[in-house]
Amino acid sequence: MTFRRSLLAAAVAVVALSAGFTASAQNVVFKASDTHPAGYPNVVAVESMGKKLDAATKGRITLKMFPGAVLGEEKAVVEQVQIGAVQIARISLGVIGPIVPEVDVFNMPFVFRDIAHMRAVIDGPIGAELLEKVSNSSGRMIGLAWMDGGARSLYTKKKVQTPADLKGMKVRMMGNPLFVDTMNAMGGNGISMGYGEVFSALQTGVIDGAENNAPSLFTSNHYTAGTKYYAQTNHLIIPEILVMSKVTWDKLSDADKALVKKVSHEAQLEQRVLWDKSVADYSAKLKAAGIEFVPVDQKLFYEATAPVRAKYGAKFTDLMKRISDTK
Ligand code: GTR
Repeated sequence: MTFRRSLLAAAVAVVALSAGFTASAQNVVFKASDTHPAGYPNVVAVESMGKKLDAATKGRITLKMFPGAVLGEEKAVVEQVQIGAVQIARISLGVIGPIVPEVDVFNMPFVFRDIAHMRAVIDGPIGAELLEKVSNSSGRMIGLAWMDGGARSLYTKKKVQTPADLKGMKVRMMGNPLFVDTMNAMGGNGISMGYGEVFSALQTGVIDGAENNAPSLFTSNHYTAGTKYYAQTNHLIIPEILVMSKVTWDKLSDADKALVKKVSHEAQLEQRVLWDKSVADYSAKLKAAGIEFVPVDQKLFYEATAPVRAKYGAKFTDLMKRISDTK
């Protein structure tokens, strides 16, 4: 009896202790994910956002960054965000398209004239509207801010200068049918594949090339897997997105939501400065490593991809006009 009673007392104490712990522990740690390694512009900008959250809330809200895809590839991370296992993720908008089709307007080939045009769009009303669309979709995540993913160009084992040169080449694209169609229209065979599989697929000859911006081409080491040529097609200018799990967002007070939004927007602007520097640095490193930057007539690739814009852009006619009218 006594033994039982003391057991009960101990159990009550544990419950009380843990209840007390939960009640007093208002501290929140946001687990953040990025596929890129430590030091990459997006990673640095999100870490600095975490420091601001920490300072503004006196340690009540902190952020722990998990870079280098340690929490998984982007598709898997999105799923974790949706269930609230990961609170913040910086991901390519490419993988959001299949979940929130409205964002595919930004995922279309040559929808932006250049980087400056893309920035003007994401900084303006259209950028704000698309973040809202993500937040109000059934995707169970909140669009916090945009980041710069530069322009994507083709890196291949054989030199490519025209769409005809891509004939018979298998080129890795991100997981979104729109991108496979884009590569097929550009003259090659688009193969959908996760970022983490590209290196060995290049090495084993499963693919003949892929496409990305210079910082990703360098930090992924793909340039060491036989792709000597970097054709400057700039066919996709895809903004990247910073999202928060809706599960997490719904638990925040209005003041905390406003704070998260504010520091996210600051991260958008900070990343951009770091980004420009990293494009210059990594392009120089790629050139020093013997990668040939091949100039191409972009118009040929623009024209080749017209059917993709016609197919996917049909439901975005007004939006595409507003994008093209943005100065
Ligand atoms: C990078 C982008 C990543 C990832 C990767 C890919 O440019 O920053 O988010 O999407 O491309 O090709 O999968």
